[in-house]
Amino acid sequence: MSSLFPALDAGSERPALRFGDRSLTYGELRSAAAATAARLDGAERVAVWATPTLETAVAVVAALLAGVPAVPLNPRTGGRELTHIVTDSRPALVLAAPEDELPHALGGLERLDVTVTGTSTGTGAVPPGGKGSGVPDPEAPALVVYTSGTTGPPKGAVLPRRAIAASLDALEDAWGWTSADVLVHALPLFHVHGLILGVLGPLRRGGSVRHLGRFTTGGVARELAAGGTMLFGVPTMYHRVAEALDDDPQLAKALAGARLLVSGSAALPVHDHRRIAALTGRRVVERYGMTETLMNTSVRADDVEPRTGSVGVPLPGVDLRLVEDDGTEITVYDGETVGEIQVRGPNLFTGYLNRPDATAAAFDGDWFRTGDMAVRDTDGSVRIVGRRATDLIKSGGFKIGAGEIENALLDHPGVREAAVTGEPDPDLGERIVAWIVPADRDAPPAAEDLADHVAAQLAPHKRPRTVRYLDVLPRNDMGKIMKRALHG
Ligand code: MCA
Ligand code: AMP
Repeated sequence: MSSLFPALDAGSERPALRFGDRSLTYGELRSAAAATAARLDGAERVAVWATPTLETAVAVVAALLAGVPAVPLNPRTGGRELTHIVTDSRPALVLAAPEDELPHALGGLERLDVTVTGTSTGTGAVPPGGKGSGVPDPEAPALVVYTSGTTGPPKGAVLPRRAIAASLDALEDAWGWTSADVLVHALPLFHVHGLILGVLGPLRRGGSVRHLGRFTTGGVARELAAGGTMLFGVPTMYHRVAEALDDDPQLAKALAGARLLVSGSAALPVHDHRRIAALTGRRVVERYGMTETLMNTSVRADDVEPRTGSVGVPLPGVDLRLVEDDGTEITVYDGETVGEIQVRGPNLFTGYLNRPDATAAAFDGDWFRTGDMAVRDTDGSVRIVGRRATDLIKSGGFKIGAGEIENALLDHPGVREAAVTGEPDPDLGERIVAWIVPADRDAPPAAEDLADHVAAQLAPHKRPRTVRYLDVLPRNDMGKIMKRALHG
């Protein structure tokens, strides 16, 4: 397998990364990453304190150059979840920016400061990325990305170098993605979307990325107007763009000038699609992926048909099928028959870290069960209609398991019983709703208290946005909570 980043091997004065007012050329990135890579020698695995900064990008590139798998950590993760992740993945080191303060949960880990000087020696010896072998092994793990299931703590999806290369190259084809592209985004760097697509993607193409640090519609308008060619975002970001467009002609002009607007991580509502198209003349392109599979389908950039509500066709190299509940393959493309999406191809992960049981359960032979329900239109394009598990919530583009929030809520002294559901939300797609039976019905815990508790234990994006109090939870004869009855 050739290098993941040919443009980095060459080094050059072309811009590679820009975060705020700090930037690195390919030559500078090569020097900075090679210097960090040299200090990772022999490590089994490393964690990266994944703030939205230049240091995170350099740390991940360094780990990839050294052939050491990296575990990106959400810097807002609370104690319980962080402890789980580092206990499960056992990193030898945590890479962080010199000024970062690390929490107690990482106290036992050796720390390596990532320094970004912004100078290019031009000679930065780039290790081959094969852990001493000289030849990068395509099957070697590159990243371990934690993702939520319906119950229990998040699982670490082990992503090999092969999957990253295959998925990014398939997107090159679908989007006509080149070294001339300047990607603008504000996604977090501890998930596939922001890190693999949003940072490693431009670097593999030899293009550049401008990260906004945090999402604002003003930042999007500014960077697109100043040379950005592509925008990546989750539907919540496009919703906020759509809301702002009416009063912001600069934003409309900037979007109209972009080559490609891409949405993913959750379904973009048709209403927002239409509002953006009407006010900018541009159609947002949707692609569909998963942490475990990277990218599966996309609307092609050169598609002449409008594809509102569709996630497009399987990417090159990806096999995709729909199956009935009993596993029978659906072979009709009628836009009506709903089945679960299964995929196979070079884009897939190799398994969940330390979880052979969960890995085995996720596959049907060599087909990965996505849990997403869809139909195929007559031309073979895929339209997602829902999810198999109602206990998986997508809020702001983050996948969140109801079970992990319920467990955290049950730890609160004021809570006797808890159930968590997702409710439609115009901004977040779904918002997390906690249904609580208080320990003392005359003194129920405040909603804010419960939100803070979940944010501190797990992560702020997992906090309930609405809390409803009940005397009892509706249960069936088996004692199982009937969540569908809650909204009734
Ligand atoms: C609020 N905050 C709190 C609390 N309440 N902190 C502690 N305790 C609390 N009780 C903080 C937050 O941390 C945050 O800080 C700030 O207040 C605002 O938070 P919030 O209101 O939650 O932000 P939001 O409005 O909900 O954010 C919307 C968003 C976000 C920016 C769109 O949801 C987002 O970044 N989504 C991206 C998700 C994503 O990348 N998914 C990819 C995975 P501060 O503002 O300082 O941070 S899916 C994937 O990878 C697959 C492969 C795919 O297909 O893409
Ligand atoms: P995650 O496990 O966090 O990587 O989230 C993956 C899930 O996000 C998928 O299984 C889908 O349910 C959802 N998803 C990603 N992209 C899209 C999209 N374009 N439309 C609808 N759902 C999507």
